[in-house]
Amino acid sequence: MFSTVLIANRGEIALRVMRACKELGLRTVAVYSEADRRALHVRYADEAYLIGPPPATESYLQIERIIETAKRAGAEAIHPGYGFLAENADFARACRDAGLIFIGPSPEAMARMGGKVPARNEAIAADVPVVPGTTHPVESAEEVLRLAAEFGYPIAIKASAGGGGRGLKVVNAPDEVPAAYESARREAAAAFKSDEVYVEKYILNPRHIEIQVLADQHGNVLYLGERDCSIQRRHQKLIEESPSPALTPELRTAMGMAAVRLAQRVGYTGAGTLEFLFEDGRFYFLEMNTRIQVEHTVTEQVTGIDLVKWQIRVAQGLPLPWTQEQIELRGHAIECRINAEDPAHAFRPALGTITRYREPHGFGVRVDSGYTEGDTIPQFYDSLIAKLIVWGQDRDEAIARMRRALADFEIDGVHTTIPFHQLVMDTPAFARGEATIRFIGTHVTDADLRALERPIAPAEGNGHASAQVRMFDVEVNGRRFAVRIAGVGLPVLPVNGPAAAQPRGGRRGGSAGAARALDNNAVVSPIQGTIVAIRAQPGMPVEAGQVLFVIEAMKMENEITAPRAGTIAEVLVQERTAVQAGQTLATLR
Ligand code: MV4
Repeated sequence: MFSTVLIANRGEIALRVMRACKELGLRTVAVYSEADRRALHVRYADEAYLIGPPPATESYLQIERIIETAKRAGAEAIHPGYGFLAENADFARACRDAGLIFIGPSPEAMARMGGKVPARNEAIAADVPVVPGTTHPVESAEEVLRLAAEFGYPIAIKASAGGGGRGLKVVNAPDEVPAAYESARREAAAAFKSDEVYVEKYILNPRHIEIQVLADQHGNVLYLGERDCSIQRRHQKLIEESPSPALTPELRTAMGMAAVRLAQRVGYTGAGTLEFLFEDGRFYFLEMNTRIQVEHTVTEQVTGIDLVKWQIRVAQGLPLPWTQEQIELRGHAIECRINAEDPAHAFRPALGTITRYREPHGFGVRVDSGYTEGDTIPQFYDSLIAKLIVWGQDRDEAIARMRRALADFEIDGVHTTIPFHQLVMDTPAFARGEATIRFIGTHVTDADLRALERPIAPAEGNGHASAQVRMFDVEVNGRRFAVRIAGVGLPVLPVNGPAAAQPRGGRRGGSAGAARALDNNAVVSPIQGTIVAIRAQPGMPVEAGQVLFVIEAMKMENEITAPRAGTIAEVLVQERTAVQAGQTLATLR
């Protein structure tokens, strides 16, 4: 048993965990970085400790500091949220060695399911279907050709150490194999320090369906239905729902039992998620997430089970009080991730201050938020502002309720994904429950996304912005209208300035953005962030559009390109330099 929990995370999930702790009568301890001094999770905790400059709560270097802080605050347990400390077996072990309870699976179970290839082998051993493919590294292009002939094209060459969508090459025909094999190995070596690759049949147009499991320390493992997370962009999920519109009760049971077999085999405890691809009535295990996930909320809404509370209770040694037969799924839940991103411009990060923030309310509406009015979104963390979750008696009611709640959600000062979600809710293929992982790109086109361009309301007291957009309440014949007036004759600028960087490959890819400035010789950063790579040196000739810098903001890498052809005169920043929007990074001649 323990009575004080340190929450080693920030934002909405830190608040989510603290609410569960409070309901269980547990004292809560927050840790925070200098960027989060005013943050909601810091104010909500019983005690809070500054642990350093940002990112702090997201840094491997902070493991010692977090454990020291737990000791100092008298915490006996640590909940990692869904931060990357959550899937770090070393952190779980360090907690154990310090006499602290890590609220999550054992480091041993985590390690067994941590790698993609080991997890695939555990699945095969547990009689859980995986995509046809190899379980050993492939050694030559000839071997890839032999395997492809066996499985049929297209095939995927995957980096053994890859994950989150990195290190996957699709090959459509034999003549593409040699080049793809070499390139997959090179990319794997560069990204993961291991050039080991393996081969799978490529599933062309699947859904992403995952099974939630919950296990106690007494050998009980339950599955709590599934989540359909097919609506994603470049491996960032945007909308999740439960149940999946694609599953029959028979398939749900088969997937759930498969998930339980695998969790049981590796001695899993706590909450975990098994990811599957699903196509044509067949499912294939991909990998396991050994943590609570962002989208756990939709499972909570349809099962009525507070997953975070049960993570804590099983960590205290309590047994799960249900049999599988007692788990009932009721109604339908949908979650929309409200991110500080501009969907009209390749979902680029939208840094800034939230000048107005009003959440939707009412029956079947839940908002798990990490921010409030007046907060500035820091560049160091992900772009999630809030999760909007609705429940309905059936899927149609849930969609109608989501439409209403999205319209009721008022966020000004930064661009958000709300217009994107409204577009999806109005897309017939989504209403019919037909979304696959290709939904964005087929049913929602680039042109549809560009049409979501809109002005954002200005920051209060920001003379520059308020010269362009003003809000008025107007009564016409006694009827009130909220009117947004864009400055006459002035262009309505997006909040990030005239040309923000575009996300690039990696966690989120995209076409490159040119760095434009009034000064024709300056290469200017369109966003605030940290320079992570420099591809320019003095004297180097460059083409217009050539990538010169890579800048990281909100956990996304963005490319900064040359605004014109020329020669680099000076490079004014170094790697790891933090830069402001509008700052000159290099000069051209
Ligand atoms: C696949 C696949 C199709 N066939 N493997 C991408 C992320 C990584 N976790 C696995 N991924 C995929 N593996 C085979 N054999 C398609 C994907 C994939 C994907 C999977 C889940 C959710 C979104 C996705 C988007 C693109 C590709």
